[in-house]
Amino acid sequence: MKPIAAITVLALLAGAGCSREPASDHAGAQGDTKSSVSWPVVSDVVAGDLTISEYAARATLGNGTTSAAYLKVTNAGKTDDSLLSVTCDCATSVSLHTMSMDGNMMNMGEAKDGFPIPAGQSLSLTPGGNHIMLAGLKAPLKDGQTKTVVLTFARTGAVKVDLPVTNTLSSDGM
Ligand SMILES: [Cu+2]
Repeated sequence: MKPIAAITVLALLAGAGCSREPASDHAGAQGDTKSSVSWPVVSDVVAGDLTISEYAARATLGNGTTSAAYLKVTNAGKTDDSLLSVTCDCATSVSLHTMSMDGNMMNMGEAKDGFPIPAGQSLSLTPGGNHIMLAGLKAPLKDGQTKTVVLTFARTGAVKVDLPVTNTLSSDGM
């Protein structure tokens, strides 16, 4: 019953903009279900003091043209860094989005100054939370594909990561 409702909402909003959407769209999470996220197995990418892990892109539903990507960045160095921007040949627009709850609605906003990664700390972009927004996808993202993104960090510079596309990130049992 719940998965069916979620599918309906996703289908209705698949082409919608992303300033304000119900919690069940976009991240596929209800906000309290992070523990059921199933990450593809990936090798850590190390660049300078940064280690990038738990990275993946969400498969689109049907012919949807928006999706999201997630990753974790750990800064083992003694200097702060930040994730400034992301590009992908797969999409016409890639942006860094914040997510916050407003009642039952999830508000998305653009992190214009990027996401800070203080020395000794980690940045986690996960379903239901802050994320990398992929908009204007040139083709639907399909489970099993790999999409290369280039992350630009203020201090470390550009880092290429091959994101596995997966449909296992949904947390609603789909
Ligand atoms: Cu978004």
